[in-house]
Amino acid sequence: MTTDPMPAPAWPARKPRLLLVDDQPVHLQVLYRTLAADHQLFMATSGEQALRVAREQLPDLILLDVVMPGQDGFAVLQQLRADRETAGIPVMFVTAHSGEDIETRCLEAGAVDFVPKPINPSVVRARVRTHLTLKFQSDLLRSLAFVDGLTGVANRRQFDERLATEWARAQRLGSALSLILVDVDHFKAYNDHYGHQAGDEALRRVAAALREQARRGTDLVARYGGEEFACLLPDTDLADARHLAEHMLEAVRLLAIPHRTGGASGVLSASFGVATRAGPAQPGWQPAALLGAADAQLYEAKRRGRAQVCA
Ligand code: GH3
Ligand code: MG
Ligand code: MG
Ligand code: MG
Repeated sequence: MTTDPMPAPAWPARKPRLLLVDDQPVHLQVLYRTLAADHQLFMATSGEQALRVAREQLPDLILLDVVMPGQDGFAVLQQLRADRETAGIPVMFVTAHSGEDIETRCLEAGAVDFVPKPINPSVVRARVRTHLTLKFQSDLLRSLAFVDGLTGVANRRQFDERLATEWARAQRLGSALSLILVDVDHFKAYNDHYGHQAGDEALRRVAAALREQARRGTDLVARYGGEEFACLLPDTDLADARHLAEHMLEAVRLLAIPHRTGGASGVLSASFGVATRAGPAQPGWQPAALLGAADAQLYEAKRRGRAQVCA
């Protein structure tokens, strides 16, 4: 008798989510029976449907048939990789066409594994488990590297990377790129009066309120420093960014976090500086120019009495 190995520490509490793709229902049924007990399953019977479900559900692992009418497995894999949201989802090919050639082609296309049909259920379960473990471990490493531990928003490293790529994209396309810098007002006094733990909790709530407002998939809210946040807004002009910053100002005020030593309103507030890069590329322009411009506006918001937006 074999005992199930302990799940790796990176495993989530929920059931792993798998997408099973095969144009033949009978094959899907076999996979379903093999994996239903321990996984949440989604199914698709064409490449087109698989791409749709993958984007909607963002499964942890995809078991993908190679030969299908319309978009075959290779085409599906290529499109998954081209989309930032689905690029990191591991894909295992499952196919009746065995042989070294097809196996090599599958792995070279970027699949993590290859399983021949008809499938051996216990082999499939074991391999699925291995690839899920690797996936969850790499998710954990990514989150340790790119997510702020206190607030759960992006950390400075992720912000710097995204700023560089979005800046390059905006320069290339001549599109707008906006930045909002946020600094919590009188936060030293908040800590002094309410304690550091209450300060941490306030930062968590402020971060959540900012993220709640920046809803587009391409928006990024990051912790930029101690009590400072940065919101990067691709394809957003100055008027829209200013408007969003006004909503963020209001959202922080509506948290109604008492702050008796921080200004007239009696609640915690923040100041906002907004800047935008727009128009054709200017040679020699660097992301630092955008940061500098937003910082100057933030300074102005502080100078004018805090709890406001300057753009
Ligand atoms: P201003 O309105 O001019 O921004 O004043 P301020 O007091 O917010 O600015 P200052 O830069 O003097 O103080 C920032 C404070 O933020 C000091 C620091 O103790 C606090 N802080 C920074 N990071 C953290 C954190 O992770 N947790 C807590 N609780 N406090 C933090
Ligand atoms: Mg098929
Ligand atoms: Mg500060
Ligand atoms: Mg401050």
